[in-house]
Amino acid sequence: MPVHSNLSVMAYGPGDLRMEKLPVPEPGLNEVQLQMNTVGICRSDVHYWQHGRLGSFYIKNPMVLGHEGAGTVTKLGPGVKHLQVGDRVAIEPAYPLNNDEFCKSGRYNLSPTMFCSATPPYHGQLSQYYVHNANYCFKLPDSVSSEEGAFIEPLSVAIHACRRARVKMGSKILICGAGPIGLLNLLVAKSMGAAQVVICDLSTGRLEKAKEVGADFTIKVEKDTPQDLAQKVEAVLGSKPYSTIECTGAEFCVQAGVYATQSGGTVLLVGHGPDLVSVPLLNAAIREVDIRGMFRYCNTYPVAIAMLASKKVDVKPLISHRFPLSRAIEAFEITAKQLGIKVMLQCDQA
Ligand code: NAD
Ligand code: 572
Ligand code: ZN
Repeated sequence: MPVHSNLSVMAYGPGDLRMEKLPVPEPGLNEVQLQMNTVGICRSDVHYWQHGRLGSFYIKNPMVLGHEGAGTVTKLGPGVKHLQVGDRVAIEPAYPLNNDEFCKSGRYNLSPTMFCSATPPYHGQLSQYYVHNANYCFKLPDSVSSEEGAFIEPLSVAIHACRRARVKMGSKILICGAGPIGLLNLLVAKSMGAAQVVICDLSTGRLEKAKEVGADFTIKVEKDTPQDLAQKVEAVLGSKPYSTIECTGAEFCVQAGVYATQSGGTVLLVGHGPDLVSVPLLNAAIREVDIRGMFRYCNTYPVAIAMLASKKVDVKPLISHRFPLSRAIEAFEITAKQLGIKVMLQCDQA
């Protein structure tokens, strides 16, 4: 049953998170109005709440958080042809505003002018109702739940990461960080044919989850040097990994990733740390270890939906908490304390 209030989770500035009722938004040209079903909380949402900024993006006006959402179409704006009222969709939150050279070559995530839900100045999806560009709403089949739909955004990060890291059949992979992004990389790398995956973290609880969802080996990082960690990785795998997927942003892990990776392999930087990081560059250079970056994802939503529909990946074990939208503040506190893995907000149970 449609509801006609629009309870939303708004970040006002550092440490200031409020539940507020906003007007129900109406869809414009090529847009759809969605009744939101499920939205996952990302570490970046927590960062905007706690610090009022992320990277160079500052909250100047109150902003609705959330960019990992799935919803049900409630109204079509003019021009929308491929969706109908009642369709459940996953929302790709970032899309280009101009059809520039990056878009024409298929790498639209690199376009300098992007709309991004929950990146200032754009509102996010943690509302009962939200309006989005219909071309970036992807219909979910009956076999994919709305909770799985809400996972498609972070799953897309992992699909793009594994593509950029050149994960291939039979490869050995090191993943640094067993947060949601590291664990999703584990699932995707395995589904792409990686033979053995070792994952490291500071947290025993997160490493236990990694084992539960298919890690071949886990390493708890303690008082190691980066070279020590690289040696432990080589010892458990029997040889150096072909690729390292760095999902912590920690300088220590970037350094360990370079030392650990096989000559001719790839270190993929997913995690964001400080601007300036000391890297063993000569070691990478003389061994032709490619250090690559990535920014979000492109062309992943159809693939992610197919992977979930065909059960090639099972993301459900990563859900640690569920809250109705009205308890969003509690859900953010749990996420900030890293008490679980993925915290889901049920916006249709406000
Ligand atoms: P998270 O904070 O939940 O997980 C990070 C994990 O790294 C934690 O489990 C933590 O214990 C571990 N860690 C921290 N320091 C470590 C160390 N020295 N050694 C070993 N483990 C360590 O974050 P997440 O949601 O999983 O996201 C991971 C990273 O990916 C973040 O930096 C995030 O900003 C980034 N990210 C980047 C993109 C992109 O487009 N490049 C997209 C999404 C997320
Ligand atoms: O799921 C998208 C996403 N992107 C993250 C982090 C968490 N979730 N990124 C890290 C921060 N950057 S940014 O460029 N920015 C705030 C736009 O510093 C985007 C990618
Ligand atoms: Zn995110």
